[in-house]
Amino acid sequence: MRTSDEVADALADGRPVVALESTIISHGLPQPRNLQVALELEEIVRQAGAVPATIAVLDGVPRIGLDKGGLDRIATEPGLRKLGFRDLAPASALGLSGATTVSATSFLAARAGVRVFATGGLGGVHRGWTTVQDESADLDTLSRTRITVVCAGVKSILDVPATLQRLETRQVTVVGYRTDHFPGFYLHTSGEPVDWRIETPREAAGIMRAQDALGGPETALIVANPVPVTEQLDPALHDRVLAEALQAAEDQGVTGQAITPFLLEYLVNGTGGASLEANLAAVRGNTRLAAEIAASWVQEK
Ligand code: PSU
Ligand code: MN
Repeated sequence: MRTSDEVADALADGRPVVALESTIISHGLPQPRNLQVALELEEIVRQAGAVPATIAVLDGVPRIGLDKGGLDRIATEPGLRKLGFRDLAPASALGLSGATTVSATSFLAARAGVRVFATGGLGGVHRGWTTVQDESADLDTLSRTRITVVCAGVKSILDVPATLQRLETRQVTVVGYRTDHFPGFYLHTSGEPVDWRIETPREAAGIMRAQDALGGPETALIVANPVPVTEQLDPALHDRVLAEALQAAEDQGVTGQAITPFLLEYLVNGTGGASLEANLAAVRGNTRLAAEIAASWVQEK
């Protein structure tokens, strides 16, 4: 594992650092917009006074903090792999490159000493789980990794109530940021309630300290931050195109690691790009909030 000088210095000085994942760049967003977004997210973190640490594996080496060349590779390299936690060892051993999902990014960030991580929407339990047991490895990693993930809930392509049940069983703490409802990724709300609500980054940092003080299992904190209503995808359009996307995935037999990128891309095309804008609005807001939480965390530690 290699931590960039900038990130290593910030960690050594106790300055705020925010981890960013790379799968959203390589597999979650269309080219060439994805490279712009990768750069923009890093800039949002810097504007908020923190240091960005985009995480990926390059030529077998897990990297914490990428330079422009690294971001460029993640955004444009053809056939780049999608790496969950379980894929890290083979990728390292075989010298391969890949983008890291929430599960691999959380693991690597925590190992590097980065406590706060921003993404779009988490993976979770896929619809139809009674026949195909597709549950994202994100949930398992978050049940045993001490990291704070700021996200707009879980992707709305999933079975959201089932995912929330699994998070409860796995003892992952979930708080709504200025909301009583679990966000719906492209949508302001999923319609599901959330048990805890916080109003400030300082309260998030306080929960993180309390997690450490309790000394229980190393679980994550999910800070669920909704996309503003003014920037959400039209709910009726969302429901209609998502139904088509799920049908298309079934007709084409898309499964496994390919299903999430397939559905996201279908939504982008089927909504004339509107889902992309909502996704980006969510990720930008999460990145800003993550930087504020990271700042609060290092101040009061
Ligand atoms: N958030 C986004 N877009 C994405 C993802 C998250 O806004 O593409 C990625 C994350 O890397 C997450 C992954 O870990 O989707 C989930 O994939 P799977 O369902 O195969 O575990
Ligand atoms: Mn899966």
